[in-house]
Amino acid sequence: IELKNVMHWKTEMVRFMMAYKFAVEEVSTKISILQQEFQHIHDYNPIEHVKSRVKSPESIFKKVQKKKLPLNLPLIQENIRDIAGIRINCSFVTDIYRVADMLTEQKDITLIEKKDYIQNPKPNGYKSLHLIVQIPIFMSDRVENVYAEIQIRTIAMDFWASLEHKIYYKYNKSIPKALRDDLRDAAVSANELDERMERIHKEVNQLKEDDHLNGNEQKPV
Ligand code: 0O2
Repeated sequence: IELKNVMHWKTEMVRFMMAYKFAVEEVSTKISILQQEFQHIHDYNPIEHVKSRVKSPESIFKKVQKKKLPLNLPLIQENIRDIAGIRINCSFVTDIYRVADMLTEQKDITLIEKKDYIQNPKPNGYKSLHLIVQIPIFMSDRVENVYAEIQIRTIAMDFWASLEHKIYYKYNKSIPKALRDDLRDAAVSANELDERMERIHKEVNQLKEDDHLNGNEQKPV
């Protein structure tokens, strides 16, 4: 293999990974703007935490093998759409849809696919709203439309998913039935907690609104 070919391949690889880093940065900035502006206008923040990552080359390679793709960068770009990943944790289920709308209504974000595992949970109990979006990244000599996956879930859904993810890998992807049943029960409990918290949240806001009408000003929860 010629050195110049190796150097060219390395430059392309770094450029390939950079585009995803920029996509994560763009989406993260958008989320940060929403958080700050929403807080300012409504005196309330629907977003609790945001985590982001760019898939490692090793994980990309594993997915390439799983999907039986050839090692070709444009094909990988088109078929592996979660290399740039952003996870948003909200306090309440209604906030999930509110945040999803605020993001997808932005002109430069193209919604490619929406997977609503909240309306349609996975058989194991997994719940989350997944958005596959495309965002333009303006570089020195071109614009690249980069895919990113935005996962939006409540804190309770995230708690469940993190534990399930650990167990899934601990048992090398085949969880024993008793544990699977336990996890499904835990998912039901997480869902009940979400519903309960949202009910309390609404009640408190109603009380605040009544206070407001009576001229007794207090912050929303
Ligand atoms: P990681 O390590 O989190 O990145 P795809 O394989 O993405 O082309 P798929 O499987 O239809 O297609 O995508 P889906 O259903 O949108 O799931 C993608 C991601 O959602 C996963 O990424 C997980 O992060 C999360 N996820 C989906 N199902 C589950 C689940 O049952 N439990 C948990 N804990 N997380 C889930 P990766 O690449 O699998 O893993």
